[in-house]
Amino acid sequence: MKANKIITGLALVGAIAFTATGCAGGGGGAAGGGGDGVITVGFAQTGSESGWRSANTESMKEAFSEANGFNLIFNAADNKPEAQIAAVRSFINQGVDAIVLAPIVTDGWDDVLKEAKDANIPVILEDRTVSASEDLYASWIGLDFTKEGETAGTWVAENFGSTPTNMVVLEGTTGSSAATDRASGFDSAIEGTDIKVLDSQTGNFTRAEGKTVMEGFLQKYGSQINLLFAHNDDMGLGALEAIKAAGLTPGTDIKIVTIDAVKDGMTALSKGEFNYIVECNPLLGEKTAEVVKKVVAGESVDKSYIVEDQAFDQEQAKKVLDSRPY
Ligand code: GZL
Repeated sequence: MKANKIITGLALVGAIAFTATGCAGGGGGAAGGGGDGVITVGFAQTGSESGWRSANTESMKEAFSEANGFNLIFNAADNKPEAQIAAVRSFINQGVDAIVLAPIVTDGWDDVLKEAKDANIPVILEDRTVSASEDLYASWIGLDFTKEGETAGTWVAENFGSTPTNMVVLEGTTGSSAATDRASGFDSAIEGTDIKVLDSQTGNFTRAEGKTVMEGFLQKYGSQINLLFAHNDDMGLGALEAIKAAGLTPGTDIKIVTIDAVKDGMTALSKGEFNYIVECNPLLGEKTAEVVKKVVAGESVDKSYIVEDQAFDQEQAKKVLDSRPY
């Protein structure tokens, strides 16, 4: 989606700049939600697969509080797409005023989103995106994953691209827009460099799977590996354990680049175990709640609000670590 203006909004912690695009009609829902003005929202979260997800859930629960005029029905789908679709269908059957969805994967949403539309229940996406038609959701609040991948790839190309460098990749959840778009952004940035991909497998955004897959890479390629690109901090942190267990020094023997910038990742970066992190801000609750209120009230909202990200090297991480909001 092309951005057509930048909105800078002050969030509860720090300033978060938003890029807004397009203009969508209001959700056409009952003004102000239920008769008592309380807005009942069904929130279908992916699960609790990573530190990023925990911070995102906390941000959403804080924003969709009773004090803010909401009755929140929360469901975490344990990273299972079919369970998440069932959760959305359950929200429709409960007759909620609005549904917020953080879709695990991009495809497979057309039918249940059509059911929500037919039930006149607006759906607002947060975090990842879906391939379903844009008229099946009112708005999306998220991040530019392609740009995150490009930023990581550009740093790798600038620092390692001019000498033969063997890289392994820990991919995010297969079929998720975060993994797909980060990979395409990263790959475009390293095109034409001397970076060679030895292997690339999903670690499903979790520490445990990141560790297991990295153990396999080390068994297969050993000291040939010069560089690891992990689609999120948690898989990189799992890989750290495998690298240390193999008697290698992370950040030195194997350089590590990740995406998210959660506290544990920034701690590893400040200690020299990671080399570069691109931020992916999880604090989307306040903006999402603001958009839900407008949609339920029948006001027009933009089709997308994209949070601006930043990136950190080891020196920058040392400076900001103590002030990080998540
Ligand atoms: C990104 C988000 C990804 C994070 C992971 O917005 O969807 O999912 O990068 C999380 O840590 O599991």
